[in-house]
Amino acid sequence: MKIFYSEEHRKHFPPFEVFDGGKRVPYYENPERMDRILSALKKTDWAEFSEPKDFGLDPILAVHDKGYINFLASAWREWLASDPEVAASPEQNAFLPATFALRRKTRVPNALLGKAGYYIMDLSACIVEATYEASLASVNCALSAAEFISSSIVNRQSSAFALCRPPGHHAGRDYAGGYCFINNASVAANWLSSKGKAALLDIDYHAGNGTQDIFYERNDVLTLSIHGDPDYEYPHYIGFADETGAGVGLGYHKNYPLPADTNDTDYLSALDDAITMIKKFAPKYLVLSAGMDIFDGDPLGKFHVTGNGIGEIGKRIAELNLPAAIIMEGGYANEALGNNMVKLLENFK
Ligand code: SP5
Ligand code: ZN
Repeated sequence: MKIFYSEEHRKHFPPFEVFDGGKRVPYYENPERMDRILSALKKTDWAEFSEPKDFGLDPILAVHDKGYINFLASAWREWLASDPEVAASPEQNAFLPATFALRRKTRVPNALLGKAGYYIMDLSACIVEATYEASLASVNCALSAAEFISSSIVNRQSSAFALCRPPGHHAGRDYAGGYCFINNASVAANWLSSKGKAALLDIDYHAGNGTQDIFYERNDVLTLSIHGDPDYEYPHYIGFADETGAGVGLGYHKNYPLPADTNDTDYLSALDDAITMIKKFAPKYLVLSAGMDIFDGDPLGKFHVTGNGIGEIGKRIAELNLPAAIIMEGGYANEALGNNMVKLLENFK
């Protein structure tokens, strides 16, 4: 299986995030996650690594707001220039807003901190010097996987894995959140949709709010997300069962909010329903937002999906027999992350 990976992600490593209740904790979405997956993949005999190709900004701007992308590109430099204390020790700092544009229907402010509150959803999307560069390399991995599967008549295999870091599914058209800046899976699905209908299935433990927002009023990309019920879990305000799309997109989004303590059996029955929906939609391509935080014991999750459960999830999705671009999202139980990813992917090789 083709695996698209870039070392650029290492440069995005904020020294902290602000966690529940305002505590500063070490950044959960850390580079070690990639090391664990890489070393597990290198032990298999089917992983073929490639550098991503540079697709430029056009496919990103087809999904994201230009003002938002410009903000990401320059925020750190402007922050550094505005604060001598930060400039004296940049590696101990991360850029975050302290005010938020709550239920905004307002103009984009001029001030850097005003923009940050406007474009950032929470205190885990910390910006450091190379956040933008790492995000570009990450989305280029997703686009490279999309390109590969769309030329799979030429290529022998029909699936590819994008080892994306930072992840993407919490980022919307004009906002960052939940460790995500550019919505890798959405950019890939949108890129594929010009070649044929795409279904985007999100199995990360957290509701894919960014993806939901981006495709909510479209009927050419079916979006489905299986996750911890937002009634108790992040992102709290979106991902409920009654959100099913709007306008021509009505009926083309589905959420599966599941209770805390969901086990393999309960998870798989939600997955079976999602698979039935995908079959009915009859897409040409599948994009899979693959977060491994559904795993039992993930520090950010409350499900009890086992390693074997993850293998079975992969098997059932692979049986759809669609060209699949598999996009890395979350997963924070680092010791188990490599093994879990291999269990998922080996069904697609
Ligand atoms: C890509 C992705 O998985 N992003 C997730 C971002 C979640 N950030 C908020 C986490 C709040 C978790 N609270 C858990 C408390 C466990 N002690
Ligand atoms: Zn997650």
